[in-house]
Amino acid sequence: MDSKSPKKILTLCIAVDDNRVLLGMKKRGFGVGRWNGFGGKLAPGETVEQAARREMLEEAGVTIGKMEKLGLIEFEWQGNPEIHEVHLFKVHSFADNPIETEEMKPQWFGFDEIPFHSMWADDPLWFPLFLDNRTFKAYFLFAPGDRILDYTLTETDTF
Ligand code: 6U4
Repeated sequence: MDSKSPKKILTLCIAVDDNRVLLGMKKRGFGVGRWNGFGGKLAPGETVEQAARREMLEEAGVTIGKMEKLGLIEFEWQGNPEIHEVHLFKVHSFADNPIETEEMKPQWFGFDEIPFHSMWADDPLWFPLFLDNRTFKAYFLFAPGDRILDYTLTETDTF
């Protein structure tokens, strides 16, 4: 990893409710056709938390109440200098029922029926930590075609 790599900061919010997680089928853009959390790039002047709340409202019609940051994940794609720094939040409380939007089709999944075969390849590696409320930092290097070439995943107390 080059310390001068351009970095894009993004948010990723996954709501939990009893033994279920809320995912969305991405209908357009980056990651289309996969189940994912809700989130996106920071708008100018926004904090990470503000962006997380805005994206969840825009993409699922959900107003976040309590949330906590559980992960900081860096993604790199082979041959591309850009790094995506994704801030992962667990959403514990929210108002409104999720609704389908132009970008996402929301659906609840039981902890034992998470559709990993239709998710980003890194998700199965960190999801157990996420479900267990453990905080972690991770780095994934992808080859074209969504294959993980290299990764690190470490539990941490600080971000
Ligand atoms: P626009 O097109 O401006 O609305 P925006 O919603 O700002 O885009 P988008 O849709 O590109 O951003 O966000 C991508 C989302 O996918 C973010 O929530 C982060 C998440 N994400 C990106 N790479 C991921 C990966 N490898 N694994 C994962 N989530 C990833 O689990």
